[in-house]
Amino acid sequence: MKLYFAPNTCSLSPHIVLRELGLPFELIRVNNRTKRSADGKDFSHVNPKGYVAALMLDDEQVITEGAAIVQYLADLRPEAALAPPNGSFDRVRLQEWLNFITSEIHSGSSPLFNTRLPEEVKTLFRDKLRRRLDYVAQVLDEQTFLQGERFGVADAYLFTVLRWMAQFSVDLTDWPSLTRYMALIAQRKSVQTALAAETASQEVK
Ligand SMILES: N[C@@H](CCC(=O)N[C@@H](CS)C(=O)NCC(=O)O)C(=O)O
Repeated sequence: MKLYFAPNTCSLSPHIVLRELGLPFELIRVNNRTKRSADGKDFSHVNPKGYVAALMLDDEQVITEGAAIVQYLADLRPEAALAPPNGSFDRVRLQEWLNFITSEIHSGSSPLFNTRLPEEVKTLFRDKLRRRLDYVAQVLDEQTFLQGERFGVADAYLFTVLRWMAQFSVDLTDWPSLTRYMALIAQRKSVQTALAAETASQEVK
């Protein structure tokens, strides 16, 4: 398998999951500006939507959309229990979290990366994001991870998007449970190895 990624983006989530599961994979960096990838490809041919993450399977089928990729990966090693079994009600709860993270937090953050957006517009998006974080923090006041006491794929995704918050002046220390959650996940070997590998990867022109 090949994971097409760009450092500090949402592709960190499937990257963490691959390392949690101990699956063999090749990490291929993408230049999101030029759309060239480290294996010499035009990345737009790998993912015509033009964005990371993309997971290329050994038969060259490509899976895109982080929420789909992490579930596919977790199902390859069900014994690791990074996702509840397909068809279970807990799996529906997982999908509920993944959809919330992708639509409310990940997409909700996108306008804040936009340098051309006026500050007053950004304030509206920031306030909405803060309301979403209020909800997540409330849940994490009561439990260690999003689905209870066990780390799972939704946590890999939430950790990934919450790492961006400082860049848009959303200070996670305003929510003690989010601060605790981030510190706990940052200690995982999978996270540290993934971050180190991304930092060490060669930039693609
Ligand atoms: N809906 C996609 C969004 C992926 C996405 O936003 N990727 C960003 C990085 S976090 C990207 O590669 N953007 C570059 C671009 O759109 O050109 C998902 O959830 O996987």
